[in-house]
Amino acid sequence: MASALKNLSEYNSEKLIDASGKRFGLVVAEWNKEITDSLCRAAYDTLIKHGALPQNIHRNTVPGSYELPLAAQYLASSNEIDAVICLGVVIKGETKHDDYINHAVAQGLMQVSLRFNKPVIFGVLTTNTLEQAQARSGGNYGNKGVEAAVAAIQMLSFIQ
Ligand code: RBF
Repeated sequence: MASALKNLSEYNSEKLIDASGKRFGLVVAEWNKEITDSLCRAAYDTLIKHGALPQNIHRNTVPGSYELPLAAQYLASSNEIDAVICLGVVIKGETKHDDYINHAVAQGLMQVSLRFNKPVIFGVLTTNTLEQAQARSGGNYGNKGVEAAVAAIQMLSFIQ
């Protein structure tokens, strides 16, 4: 398992540009809220750590991960936003809902990113269990919110 080898909070901070001039949209799904709150905190703190100004980080919520692409599209279409970070947690259940949601979100976010030529980050945990999600939102495998924020800064550096 790839993620078993990777701590999502570990990265080389020397390689990141200063994000002080950049404007970020954060979109957070409310399903599994305890976990998405933790992803959001970690993403926010990471952006701040790398220079982003609080007034340049725009936090928004959506009901569930399925709604992330539309919210991302609104934000990405704005001249006031340089990168969008989408955070959610989809946990496998008795039905195939997770498959449908995950594919739709991944495709949707990619489309928005390519349409607006901006980083739109897939910060969605797609796990089999709640425990796996906890391990990746501040547990043994770090926090995907950190990874998502770092990915956004890296892509802004590429574009710059
Ligand atoms: N949204 C999530 O973000 N994570 C989930 O694990 C999740 N599970 C769902 C399971 C079912 C059976 C359904 C119907 C919806 C689920 N949703 C989940 C909500 C979904 O992303 C969306 O908000 C709603 O379907 C409304 O469009």
